[in-house]
Amino acid sequence: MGFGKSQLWPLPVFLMCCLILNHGVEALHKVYENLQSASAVNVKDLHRTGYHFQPLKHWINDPNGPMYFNGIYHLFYQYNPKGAVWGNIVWAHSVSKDLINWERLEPAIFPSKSFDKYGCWSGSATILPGNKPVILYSGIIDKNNTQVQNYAVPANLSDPYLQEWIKPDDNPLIVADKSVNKTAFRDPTTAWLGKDGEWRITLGSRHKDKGISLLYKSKDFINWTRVKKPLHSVDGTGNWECPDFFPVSVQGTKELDTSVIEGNIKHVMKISLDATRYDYYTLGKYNTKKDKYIPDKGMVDGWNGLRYDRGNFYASKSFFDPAKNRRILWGWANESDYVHDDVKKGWAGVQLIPRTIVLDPNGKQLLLWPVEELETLRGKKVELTNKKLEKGEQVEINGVSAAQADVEVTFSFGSLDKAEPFHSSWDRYDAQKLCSHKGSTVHGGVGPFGLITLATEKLEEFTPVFFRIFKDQDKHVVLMCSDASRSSLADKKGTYRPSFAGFVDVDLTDKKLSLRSLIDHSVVESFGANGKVCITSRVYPTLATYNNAHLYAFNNGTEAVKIESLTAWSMNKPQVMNQ
Ligand SMILES: *[C@@H]1O[C@H](CO)[C@@H](O)[C@H](O)[C@H]1NC(C)=O
Ligand SMILES: *[C@@H]1O[C@H](CO)[C@@H](O)[C@H](O)[C@H]1NC(C)=O
Ligand SMILES: *[C@@H]1O[C@H](CO)[C@@H](O)[C@H](O)[C@H]1NC(C)=O
Ligand SMILES: *[C@@H]1O[C@H](CO)[C@@H](O)[C@H](O)[C@H]1NC(C)=O
Ligand SMILES: *[C@@H]1O[C@H](CO)[C@@H](O)[C@H](O)[C@H]1NC(C)=O
Ligand SMILES: *[C@H]1O[C@@H](CO)[C@H](O)[C@@H](O)[C@@H]1NC(C)=O
Repeated sequence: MGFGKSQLWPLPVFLMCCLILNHGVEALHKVYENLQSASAVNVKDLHRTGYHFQPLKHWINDPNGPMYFNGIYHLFYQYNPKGAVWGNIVWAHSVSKDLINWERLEPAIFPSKSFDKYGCWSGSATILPGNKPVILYSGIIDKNNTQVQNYAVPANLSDPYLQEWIKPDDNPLIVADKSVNKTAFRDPTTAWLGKDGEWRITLGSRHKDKGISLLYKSKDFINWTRVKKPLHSVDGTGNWECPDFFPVSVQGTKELDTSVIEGNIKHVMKISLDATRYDYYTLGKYNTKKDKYIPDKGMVDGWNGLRYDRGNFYASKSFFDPAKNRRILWGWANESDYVHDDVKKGWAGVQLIPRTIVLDPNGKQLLLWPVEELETLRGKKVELTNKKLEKGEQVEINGVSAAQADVEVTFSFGSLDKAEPFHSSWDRYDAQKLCSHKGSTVHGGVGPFGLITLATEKLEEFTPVFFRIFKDQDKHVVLMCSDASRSSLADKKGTYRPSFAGFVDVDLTDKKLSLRSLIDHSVVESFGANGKVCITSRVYPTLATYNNAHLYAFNNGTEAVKIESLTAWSMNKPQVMNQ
C-alpha cells in the first residue's frame, strides 16, 4: 500500500517510518495526524479530472481487489472518508459495466474487528471455483503497525453489486512467523492454483535491505502455510509493496487467468518499490517444481528495471477479465502538489485509465494501452494529415477541448542522419536526467518533436510530451519525455515538477513514431510507440485551464518531421452515480 507524501510540511508531524537503504535513497512516510480527519469544507473543481476515476472528495490511494463478477467490474480502493491526506483507510467500492461509467457504493471493508482495528490496507480478489469471490487484505492490529492477512466474502452472492462483505471470525488467516518482518508484511495477491491442487499467494516484505515476495500455500484457502523460500527476492531494493504475479500469453490473442501456470506463457513479476515509489516489473519463468520465479536473462531486476509507467503511477494491480479475455491494470496517480494544497482542494489522488497488458512481440517487455471502452467517451473529433513541421514550427490543434482530450498522432521523419550523438558519459538508465537537460526548448537533430499539452498561447505554461532521437554507434536511442517543469506559473520553489522520461526500445526502420496522450485537466497520461513507454504527469496549470488550454504539435529538431496523421477528440464525462 502507499502512504502519503514525503514533502516538508511546517506543522509537527508524526514520523511513521524511515528507511535508509544502502544506495542512500531515503523514503520518509509521514502521517499528518492533525489533518487526516479534517473533512473537506469546499471541494475545488479546478484540476479535478473529467474522465478519470475519482471519488467526490478526500484522499485515495491504491486500487484494490479489482475483479469481474457476473457481468460487473468491481473496483475497490484505499480511501480516507474523513480527509484529503492519508489516514482512516477503508476499502471504498465502485461498480461498472464498462470500466468507464461507475456507480459509487458504500465502503466494502472498514476497520471493525481485532484483526483490522488499526487499518484495512491493500489486497486482492480471487474468484474461487463455483464462482465465489473472496478478498484477501492486510489488517493492522496494533499501534505498532503489526500486519496480518485477512479474508472477506460477500454477504449475499445474489446481490449483483456485492455491496456487503463479511469478515469471518476465523480471521486473521496469516500472521507473521518469527522469521518474517511483521511490519513489512502486506498486500496479498490474487491466488493461483498449483498443480498439487493447492492455492498460492505472494505478498510484499523485506529483510533489512532485501526486498522479498513471500509465498504462502493452502489447500482450503483458510489454513495457509509459508513456503520456506520466497517466490522472489532482490538484495538492496528495500521494502516491496503490492507485488503482482501473473502469466502473459506468448504470441496469443487471449490473455490468461492468474492460475494458468504452464503453456506458451511468460510470467510477470511486478513490485512497487517503497524506496523510489515506482512500479517495476520483470518477465520470466515460473518454475512450478521449485515454486520460484526466475527472471529472463538480461532482465534488470531492481530500480533500473522496466516500469509500467515512468511517471506518477504506483501500487498498481491487475486482474483477468474473462468477459474479454484480457488482463487489465489499474494504477494510482498521487498528487504532485503540497499537502496543504490537497487540504484546500479537498481531494487527492486519481485512478488512471485502466490499461490492457500484453507481451510485446519482441518478448522483452510489455505493452500497455487504455481499455477500448474509453473510446466511448470520445466526442468532437478533429484530424490532421500530412503536415510538415520544420525546425521551430508548431501547429495548433483547434476544435477540441484541449483540457479534456484524447490525442493519437503518428510522426515520420525522412532521415536519421542528423540524430545527435549519445554521449558515453550519459547514464543509460537515467532517462529522466537526460530529459531534464535536453528538454523541448533545447534544439536537437531529430527531435525534440511531439505534443504540447495544457498550454497557454505563448507557452507561459505547457507540458510537452515528445521524442528525441540519438545516435549511439550502430544503433539509435529514442528518448520519450513528459516534462512538467514548465507546467505551471504557480510560484512555488522546490515544487515537484519532474521531467519524467523513458528510453523507447523501438524499431525505427519505417521512420515513424506514434504517441497517444490522454489529457484531463491535471493528468497527462501518455503512451509512446503503442504502449512501449507510458508516462503519467500530474500538473497544475493556472492559466491553461478549461477553455483557455491549448494543444499543439511541435518540432524543435533540425530534421523536418511530418505529422502522418493526428486525430484528437474532446472527451465527454462518464456517468457516475451515487447510491
Ligand atoms: C509496541 O512496541 C513497543 C516497543 O517495542 C512495546 O513496548 C509495546 O508493547 C508494543 N505494543 C503493542 C500493542 O504491541
Ligand atoms: C440478496 O440479494 C438479492 C438480490 O438483490 C435480494 O433479492 C435478496 O433479498 C438478498 N438477500 C438477503 C438475505 O438480503
Ligand atoms: C521491518 O520492517 C520495518 C518497516 O519497513 C523496518 O523499519 C525494519 O527495519 C524492518 N526490519 C528488518 C529486520 O528488516
Ligand atoms: C494446516 O496445514 C498444514 C500444512 O498442510 C498442516 O500441517 C496443518 O495440520 C493444518 N492445520 C489445520 C488446523 O488444519
Ligand atoms: C522550441 O524552441 C523554442 C526556441 O528555443 C522555444 O521558444 C519553444 O518553447 C520550444 N518549444 C517547445 C515545445 O518547447
Ligand atoms: C507522489 O508525490 C510526489 C511529490 O510529493 C512524491 O515525490 C512521490 O514519491 C509520490 N509518489 C507516491 C507513489 O507516493
